[in-house]
Amino acid sequence: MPASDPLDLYDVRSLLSEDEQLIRDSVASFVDAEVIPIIAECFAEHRFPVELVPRMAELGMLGASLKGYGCAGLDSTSYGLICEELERGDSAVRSFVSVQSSLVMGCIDAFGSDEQKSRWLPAMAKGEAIGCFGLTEAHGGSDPANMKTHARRAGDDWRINGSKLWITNGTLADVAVVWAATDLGIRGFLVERGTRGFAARAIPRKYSLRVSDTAELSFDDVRVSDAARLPGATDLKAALSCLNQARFGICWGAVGAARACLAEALDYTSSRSLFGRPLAHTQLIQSRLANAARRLTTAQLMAWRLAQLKEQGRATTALISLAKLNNVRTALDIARDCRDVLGAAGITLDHHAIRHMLNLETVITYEGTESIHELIVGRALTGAAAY
Ligand code: TGC
Ligand code: FAD
Repeated sequence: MPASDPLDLYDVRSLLSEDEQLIRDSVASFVDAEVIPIIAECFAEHRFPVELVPRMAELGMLGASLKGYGCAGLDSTSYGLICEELERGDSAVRSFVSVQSSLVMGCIDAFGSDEQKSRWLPAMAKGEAIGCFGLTEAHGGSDPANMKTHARRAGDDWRINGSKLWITNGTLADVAVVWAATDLGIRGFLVERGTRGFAARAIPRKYSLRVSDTAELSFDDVRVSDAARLPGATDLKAALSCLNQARFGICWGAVGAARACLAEALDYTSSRSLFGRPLAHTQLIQSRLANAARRLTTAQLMAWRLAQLKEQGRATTALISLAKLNNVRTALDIARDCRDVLGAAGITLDHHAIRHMLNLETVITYEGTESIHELIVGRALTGAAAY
């Protein structure tokens, strides 16, 4: 102790293949050179840096797990590493990629028609088209089965009415995956920007995930043809299954945010002197740093093992929930503690901890709240659904 990398004490890097290490390093370089220098300003300005999208596409990050359509066809660990490095920069940058790749491209790939796939997937992989995923509604995101947005047949077409809230990439999106109740059950539709009756409005005054574009979508008698319906999506399970890949990415992403905070705290406490010695040489600070390292190491190993299980087809919804629950809670606790270790300096955007801490308040809420993941794990343990 310490191992060569104090942020990777159990040497998870050595568990990675050469290709995985290369992917990690290239995303890390992108984050260091192009994300971190601008991210505090973007956070202050409440602005998503769209100028990064072509670079993310060029580096193969959009739809990275998919095969064909210009996508890289990477394994689960590689996708996780992309998420980890992006979230080391900012949760919103990882979120952009999660939604584009897992929730929209993944959904079209799994449930779309051949025409829908060839129309959207190559353009989305190149970053020429952006997507959003509209599941949550204002009256309760945890219970999407109770959705009020509906689609009714109108001859050969469908008429969609209702609204969706808290939708990432909402105002940027060229296409929205929209989940709606029909007489036959819940179905998914692709609604294009500019379709009459469809509007996206940015949600202002967020103090978390400020770099992300979060919107309300409204559908006022929006008419789409049956060709806009996702033919393979025949119930809510289709929508929920898309969440698994996004939640998996968050399990890794949270590790990146935690690493950024611990790195900063190690640096700060070694250079700040109080009572005649560096803060890092005091017992209480060391106890806090050690606890952060303990929690980070647990989260790293959990993410890595989850990827192995996923590759073997054994990553069930409950196992993904267990890791999302653990890793986001871990990252949030580390970010809060690191913010405090920085004292007053920790409350400004000159340091990373407060931005990560605020962002993680969203990450612990979206893609299933902490309580919902506890309840999913609880059901797996007991056989009784308590939500
Ligand atoms: P339940 O009986 O549990 O489920 C009904 C059927 O669906 C199956 N199922 C799943 N299948 C695949 N993947 C999943 N994750 C699944 N979750 C459930 C389940 O096995 C069952 O199948 P069957 O064959 O037995 O009928 O009842 P429910 O439908 O009421 O589900 C309950 C609950 C709480 C688990 C579910 O509603 C839930 O997960 N709620 C949380 C909602 C949520 O996470 N929303 C996320 C919106 S998207 C977002 O936040 C994007 S953030 C941006 C970013 O990702 O960066
Ligand atoms: P609610 O469901 O109202 O929950 C409120 C509280 O009640 C929570 O603490 C919850 O844990 C608790 N609770 C709920 N049910 C139970 C129960 N049975 N027992 C005990 N406690 C319970 N959604 C999308 O569809 N697409 C997106 O792209 C997207 N992006 C998002 C971006 C941001 C920045 C945010 C903040 C949210 C986003 N969401 C998105 C929505 C997100 O998925 C929901 O916020 C989340 O599912 C929780 O729903 P809710 O906010 O309505 O909270």
